Amino acid sequence: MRGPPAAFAELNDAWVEAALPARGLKEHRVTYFRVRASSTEQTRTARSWSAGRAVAALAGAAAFLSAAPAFAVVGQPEAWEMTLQPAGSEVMSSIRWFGDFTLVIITLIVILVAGLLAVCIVKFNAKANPTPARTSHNTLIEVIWTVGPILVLVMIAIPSFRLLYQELDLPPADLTLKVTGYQWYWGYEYPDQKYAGIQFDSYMLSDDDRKARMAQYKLDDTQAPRLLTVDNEVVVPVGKNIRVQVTGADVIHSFALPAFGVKIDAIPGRLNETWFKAERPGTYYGQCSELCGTNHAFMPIAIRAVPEDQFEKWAEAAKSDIGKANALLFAMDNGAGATKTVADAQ
Ligand SMILES: [Cu+2]
Repeated sequence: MRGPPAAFAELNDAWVEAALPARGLKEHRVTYFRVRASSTEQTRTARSWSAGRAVAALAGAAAFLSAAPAFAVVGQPEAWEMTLQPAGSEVMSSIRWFGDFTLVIITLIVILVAGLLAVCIVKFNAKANPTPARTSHNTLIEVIWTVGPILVLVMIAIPSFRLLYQELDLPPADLTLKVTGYQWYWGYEYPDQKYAGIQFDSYMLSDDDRKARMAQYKLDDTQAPRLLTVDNEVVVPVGKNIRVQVTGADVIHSFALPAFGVKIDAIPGRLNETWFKAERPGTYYGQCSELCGTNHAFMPIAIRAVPEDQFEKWAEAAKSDIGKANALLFAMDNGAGATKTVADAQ
């Protein structure tokens, strides 16, 4: 039973073996990106692939009826997810609402057009209707099919502009975070005077390092997701407005975090700005979303939202030693970052 996920993992392995040393990367970097799935993991994925396909249609219908599963891990992707990730910020709640709203409109339009088409096929085919009418104008119908679409577009435009405004109009910031995209990792700085000195790079954890962390802090797969867990997470206070300034150091990257509804290009020589407010504690994961070279897929983003007092303790320690700060945070938080809660912020 061989499905695409297993095949992909093999391809991935082959690529890691062949491509990285050929590109002259140092051995320790090579191990950094050695991201093998264990064979049991591969079998499990392969099995759920074919079983999953069978229920995919059913799940699609279910997703149609209820926008989100009853229980969801917030801030990271799940297997066979059919809709957007559950919201972790107000902006994402609005994005999800807008997506559902336009889905309703487009569904009604599809039903209407398909219905009209069916009527034409049944009632007006050459057999059922041998002598066609010669009508070429009908003012009422023409007005309806002009005004109707205009009204639909206005109905979509108003909430769409409101959403754009919400995304682009930065509220007064409680904390500023500067993000720099590198080939292939992220660099973070906290430029506020109060947090001067906090500056670190963030690399994806290799499978071995990830397993070690899971063992050390007794974490499960959702608390240290494969290909998303990093060595140094961004730590922010929960419920505060975070201004994010994004730039690139070499090529264009894109800072994207689905649960916050954030996706903004990291362009060399330019400072882009966006914002988010984490609504509840947890670790939220994202990825670079602009093809930026061979390891584009292996530069994840991890943002841990913690209560303010924990954040202040972390920040104080992070000014001098980021490793120590992380150990402190993990001790306070038991390393359990993932929020396993009902996704109630839809
Ligand atoms: Cu990138």
